[in-house]
Amino acid sequence: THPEAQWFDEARFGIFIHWGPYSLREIEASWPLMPHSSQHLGVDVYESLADEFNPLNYDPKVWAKAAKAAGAKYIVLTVKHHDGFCLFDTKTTDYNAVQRGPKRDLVMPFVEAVRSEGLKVGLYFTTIDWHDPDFATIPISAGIQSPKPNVYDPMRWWEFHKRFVEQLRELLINYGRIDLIWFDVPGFGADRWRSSEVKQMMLNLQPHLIVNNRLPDAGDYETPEQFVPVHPPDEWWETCMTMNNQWAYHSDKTCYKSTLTLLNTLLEIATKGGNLLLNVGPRPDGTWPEEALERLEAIGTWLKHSGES
Ligand code: FUL
Repeated sequence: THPEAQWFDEARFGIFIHWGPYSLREIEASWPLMPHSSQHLGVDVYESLADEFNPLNYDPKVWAKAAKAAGAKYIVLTVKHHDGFCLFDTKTTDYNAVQRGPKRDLVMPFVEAVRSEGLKVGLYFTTIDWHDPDFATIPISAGIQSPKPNVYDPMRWWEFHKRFVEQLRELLINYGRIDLIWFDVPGFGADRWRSSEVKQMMLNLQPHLIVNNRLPDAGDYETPEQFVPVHPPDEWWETCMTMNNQWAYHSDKTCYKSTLTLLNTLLEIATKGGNLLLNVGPRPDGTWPEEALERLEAIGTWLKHSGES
C-alpha cells in the first residue's frame, strides 16, 4: 500500500454514517425494499421518500467536530446504499439528492467539513443498485437479487457496470482528496465487477486511496461486521458495528449498547490491532441522536484522559 495510506493502520477508531431518505421512516437502509422484510415498503412508496427528504439541520461541521472530539480519525458516509439513491450529484441517474428532495449535493459539504477537522474522508459506495433498471438483470444464481423483476441479460449488466464505474469516477474526481472507499456486498466474483481494472482506475485518480475487501479480490483490508474476531487477521482489518440494532436512524432509546460496552469493544479491537468503525444513524433532519452523541462524548473523554488520542 501507498505510504499515505498508513494512517489506516494507526487509526483505531472511525465513525460510520448510514443516512438517506429511509431515515424518515426509521426503517433500515434499503433492505425494506425486499418483500420478506418486516419493515417492507413497496418500491413506489420507498422511492417517494426521496422527495420528502429535506435535511434542514444538516451541518456536517457539527458531525466532524463530534467525531473528532470522540477520538475518531476518519468518517465513512453512505453516499449510495443498495437502494441506489445518490447523496451526491451524478449524471448517471436522477435518483439523487440534487434532483430530488434536498435539491443539493450532500457529499460536498461533508468532505469539506471532515477534511477541515483533519479527519480522513471515507465514502461508503455499495456495489449493488436496486434502483438501476439494468442491475435487475443479475442472474438469480448470484445470490443477491433485485426486488424488481429479474431477467438476466449480460448486455444490460455491462450497461449497469458502466454507470457503476462512472459514479466512482465522479466521486474520485469531483470531491478532492478521498482517503477510503468502503464497498459493500462482496458477491458475484471479481470478473463480474472487473475488480482489478476498477481498482487500477481508482488508484490512477487517487494513488493513496484505501479500499475495503467488499469489492471482490481488490481489498486492502478485511471487514468483520458486528463482531470482533477471536483470532484477528494478519492483514489490516476493521470491525463495523452499530450502537443500537439498526444502521439507519431509529428513535428507540432502549436498545443502545452502554458506553462501557462500546469502550470495551474499542479496547479489544485496538489490542488486537484493528479499527472500530462505529455507526451513527442521523435523524432525517441531519442531526445526530442524543444517545449517540452522549456515548461518543464519553468515549472521547475517556480516550483523552487515558492519553490514547
Ligand atoms: C451490510 C449492508 O447490507 C447493511 O445494510 C449495512 O450497510 C452494513 C454495513 O453492510 O452488508
